[in-house]
Amino acid sequence: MKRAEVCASADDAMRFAINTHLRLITEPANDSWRQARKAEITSELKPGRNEVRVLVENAKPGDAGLIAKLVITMEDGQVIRHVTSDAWKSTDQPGDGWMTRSLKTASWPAVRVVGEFGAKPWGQAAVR
Ligand SMILES: [Ca+2]
Repeated sequence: MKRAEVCASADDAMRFAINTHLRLITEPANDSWRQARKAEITSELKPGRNEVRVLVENAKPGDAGLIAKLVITMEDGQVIRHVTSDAWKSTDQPGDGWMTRSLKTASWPAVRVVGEFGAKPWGQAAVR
């Protein structure tokens, strides 16, 4: 692998971890979801299975969501993209150690997909 990065935005705030490394943090103030965040995760990825865990907080009643894209460029130039989809699972009981403890996700429901990037009510967040 040559390079890997993540780009993500959460309504209203997130803690985004790759293999127990916290790589993106946003706070709920001032509609921070309007600015998607980007981070390099090359050194956090490993061959084989990798774990992406995101703690998302909806700071007030209303819309909530997460959108993310992982882009992995291999040494031969091949590009692999993973985006948030109904293949992702969720729980409303993250509990202590959500980032590091062993999780049994088999019974967790799939996330609900609201739409493609740009869907209402968010529109297209700018990348920072
Ligand atoms: Ca919200």
